[in-house]
Amino acid sequence: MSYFDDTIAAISTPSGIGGIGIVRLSGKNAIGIADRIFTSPKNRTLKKTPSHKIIYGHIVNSNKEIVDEVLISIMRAPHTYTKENIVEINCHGGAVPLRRVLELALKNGARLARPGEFTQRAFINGRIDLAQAEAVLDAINSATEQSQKAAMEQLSGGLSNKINILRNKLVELTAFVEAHIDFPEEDMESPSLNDMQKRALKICGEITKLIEGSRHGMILREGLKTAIIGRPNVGKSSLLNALLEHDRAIVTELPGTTRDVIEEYLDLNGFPVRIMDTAGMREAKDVAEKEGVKRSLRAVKGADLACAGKSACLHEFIY
Ligand SMILES: Nc1nc2c(ncn2[C@@H]2O[C@H](COP(=O)(O)OP(=O)(O)OP(=O)(O)O)[C@@H](O)[C@H]2O)c(=O)[nH]1
Ligand SMILES: [Mg+2]
Repeated sequence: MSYFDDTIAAISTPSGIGGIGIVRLSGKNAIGIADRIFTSPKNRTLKKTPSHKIIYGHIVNSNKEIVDEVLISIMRAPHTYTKENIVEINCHGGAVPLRRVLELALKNGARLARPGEFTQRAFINGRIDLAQAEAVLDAINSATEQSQKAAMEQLSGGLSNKINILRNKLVELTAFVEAHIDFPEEDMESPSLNDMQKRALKICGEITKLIEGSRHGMILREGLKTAIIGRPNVGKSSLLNALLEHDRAIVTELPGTTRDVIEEYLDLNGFPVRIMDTAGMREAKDVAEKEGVKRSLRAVKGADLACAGKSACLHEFIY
């Protein structure tokens, strides 16, 4: 069952030029609206097309002029991403055909979807839970293979299952505790208070483990923040350039070359790393260098990992 009365539509593929672009509609009237702007050479209608089938035809305007040649996927509720009727119109992937097809859908009764509204409907209609909704975004934004794998694990219910198991254990425990309070005299077949305390502690331990694991997930999502730090002229910028395999930072033989923190994204065998080159640590010679050293210290404090040379002598600066 859907909680929404209106039908939403949006271009679901990124802007720019590609072979194919998709206009997606979701809602009660998705199929009816699409039928109003669609013709098939064999006079087929979307209404009569079975669910999860693709049909070939054209999108036409009110004068019956062809706007685009398309393939349309029909997916009927409730077995869809949003649990509503979904129509996906595979158009040619340029900005103009997509915009024209979308405009026709809007003119014929659809409302422009807000960002993330398809996923919001999937959540509100009970197709996915909150952890899975977050995972959709993570999967889309994942920058490395490892991040994408973690997002898919969460999307397929890995995290949700763990949370549900813990929740059920807590509900059961609460029931035992309440029974003990309500009927203290009765000889019930429930665990002793001592036993319940042990169970509660075990659940606490499992929750703590889950929270600790979330840090790993955050690193996979955002990258391990790694600062390269050390005295001036020890080769920090050279190391950054070598890791990135291009001349990103200026390298000279003069100590104090780097002033700003330079942050770049690195894919280390599928593991995301946000690597930062910093100004060399020393008693600064001028205002700009002083600011550079200040920024280096800030970068170190905000980093998950500091990559320092033996002679970094950070304690002189940090402590
Ligand atoms: N011999 C040798 N020289 C290196 C090596 N790495 C860097 N250099 C040289 O050391 C000098 C300083 O290198 P940078 O990478 O600019 O050093 P840095 O630590 O970023 O210096 P600052 O930005 O001033 O803090 C340059 O002349 C580099 O060519 C190395 O592994 N061996
Ligand atoms: Mg440098």
